[in-house]
Amino acid sequence: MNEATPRRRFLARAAVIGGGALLAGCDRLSHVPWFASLLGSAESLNLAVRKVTASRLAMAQEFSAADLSPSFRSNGTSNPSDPRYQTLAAGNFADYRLEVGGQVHAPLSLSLTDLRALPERTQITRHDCVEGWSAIGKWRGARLAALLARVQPLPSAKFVVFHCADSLDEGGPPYYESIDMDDAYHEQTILAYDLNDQPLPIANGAPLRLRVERQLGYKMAKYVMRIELVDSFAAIGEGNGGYWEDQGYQWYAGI
Ligand SMILES: Nc1nc2c(c(=O)[nH]1)N[C@H]1C(S)=C(S)[C@@H](COP(=O)(O)O)O[C@H]1N2
Ligand SMILES: [Mo]
Repeated sequence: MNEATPRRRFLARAAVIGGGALLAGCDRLSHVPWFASLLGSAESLNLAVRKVTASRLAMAQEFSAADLSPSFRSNGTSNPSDPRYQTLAAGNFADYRLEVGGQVHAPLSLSLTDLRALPERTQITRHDCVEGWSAIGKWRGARLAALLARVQPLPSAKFVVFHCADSLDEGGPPYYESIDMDDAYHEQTILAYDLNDQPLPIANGAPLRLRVERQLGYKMAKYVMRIELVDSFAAIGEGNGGYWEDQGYQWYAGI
């Protein structure tokens, strides 16, 4: 049995009865600014329900080495065709730089050596894809909180956007994703450079991919080239905050 199932079922039911029955008794909450603004948007109901039912600080379940999947499959892009990416890959990513900017005091450009020198975390977690498969892998990476401490977000920064090297359709929009500051500072949110004690394979997002463990697979941006802090999605082209979100998937894909 899947551990997350009862909670997921509860969330589904809560989403149906929605802002009505479930939240009617929570009058005090409507005076809390983030809650009032969330209620204004049906899009954010899943996040509103989540904030009521579970702390955003809660940890995703972690597993032991015995639970590791024999192999971690690849999904979506497995080798970006972008020529700049191909050149970086040919040089084993020695020339890779992660650009970090937007609403920050101190924009940064980091090599993989720089990234490996940041405070890190290792975690064995289960990845759940909406297409109906799961895999358990061991991820090691730089804590996003540590990177944010270096760039110092401005008070106006509300989302962290991850811009990727690939596009799912030839000539189409690049893959991108975004998370809020709660998830950005979460202990298990890392920029992973190792999978199962090996450098991250290209099929799984080399040289760097996001792990935001309490959300679904499509949030875990692979091939991250640039991180941008923004105060709204308008700053990134009026989209819904992610490649799949722009096709109608939920922005807050909490499990
Ligand atoms: N850049 C990029 N990130 C991506 C995708 C993608 O196609 N491109 N696919 C997403 C989806 S739907 C899933 S399930 C996971 C798959 O990660 P994996 O290839 O390591 O299994 O990456 C997510 N991140
Ligand atoms: Mo997925």
